[in-house]
Amino acid sequence: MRKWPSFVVALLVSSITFAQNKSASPQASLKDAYKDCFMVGAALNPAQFTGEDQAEDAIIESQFNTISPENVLKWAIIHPSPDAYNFSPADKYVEFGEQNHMFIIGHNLVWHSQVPKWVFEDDKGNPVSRDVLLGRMRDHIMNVVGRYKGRIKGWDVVNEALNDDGTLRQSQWLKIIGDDYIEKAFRFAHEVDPEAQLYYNDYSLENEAKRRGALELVKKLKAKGVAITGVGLQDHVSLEWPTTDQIDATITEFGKLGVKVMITELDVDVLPSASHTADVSYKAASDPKLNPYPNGLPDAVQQALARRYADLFGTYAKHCGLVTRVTFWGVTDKNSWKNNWPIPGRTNYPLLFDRNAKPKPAFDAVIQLAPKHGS
Ligand code: 9MR
Repeated sequence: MRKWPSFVVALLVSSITFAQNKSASPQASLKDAYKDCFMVGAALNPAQFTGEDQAEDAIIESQFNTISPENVLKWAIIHPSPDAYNFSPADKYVEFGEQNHMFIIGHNLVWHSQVPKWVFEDDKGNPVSRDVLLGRMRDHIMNVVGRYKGRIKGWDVVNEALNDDGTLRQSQWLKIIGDDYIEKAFRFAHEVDPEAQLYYNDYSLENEAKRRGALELVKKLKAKGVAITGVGLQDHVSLEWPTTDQIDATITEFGKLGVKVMITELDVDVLPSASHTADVSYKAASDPKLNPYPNGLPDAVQQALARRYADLFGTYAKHCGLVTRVTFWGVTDKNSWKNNWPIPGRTNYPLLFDRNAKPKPAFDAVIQLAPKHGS
């Protein structure tokens, strides 16, 4: 592991105050600040990659060198019925990334969520056989990965296959195909684009039991010669969970298996009662007490968010080279999924740019913590 003396010093003083008026240079950019360490990116929605949202586009173009699609490559959107592919939004996403010379990520190929029912059923509504489902999975991967071959450079091949206790989630994929569905998905993706990086992506991998399950999964895949490049830690985190020690240990342990680690969906929830999960099916009831900052974030919380982001980037930067990418799940607080999950209609503040597309103290904290080039 490389040593960064200036960064170590910065870590020691990570409890300093990131005052609102002590801004980083207006030219400061995340992608340049961390260029010796890892790529920095964001998940995009159509308003951004079609040019409708110019304020956000200015941020994306100046700050990021990699992009992920928040939704347009999910099965339900790109392949809504057996013979119909809806490639147009994904085509625009990929074109936007190419125009801006970005490392383009595909998210995702095989997931339990956002998959239409027809995928798992025959025309009478009965479950299909293992062979039929494997055939559908293969066709989907051939068509989607094949269309963007050489352009989308890294794929979340399998997303969220594990339960919190580290066992395999009882998804339709598992029930119908069996536990080799994960291996098959990677093999199909590798067959169609042997140059593409292929990832397993999940949330809460910092928790011991789930992490053990993921480590076992990666070990098994590697033992079978499956081309897995990396593991995505989603990192939908809160101000307290997980600890930086948990994150540090998780990155180290995956690194020991010879896979790269990416932080793929980073955001920090500052609201109360957020669950330590990113399971899209989890929902909680609306309650004004659980939406305490509808008109702005109090300074103390703003400072806590800045410190948390500094601690997170300090931990990621300890693993320069092993961690190859850090991607935020969104660009500004305005459009973050965290405003509507797990409770709809709250005002959350999870990202580095505020609702007016202005950098927050957390942005300055992350820039100030970056390893100095050449040190
Ligand atoms: O941010 C995404 C949101 O807009 C979608 O409604 C939701 C369901 O498709 O998915 C969200 O993104 C999820 C990602 O694809 C996988 N990890 C958890 C993310 C947040 O739920």
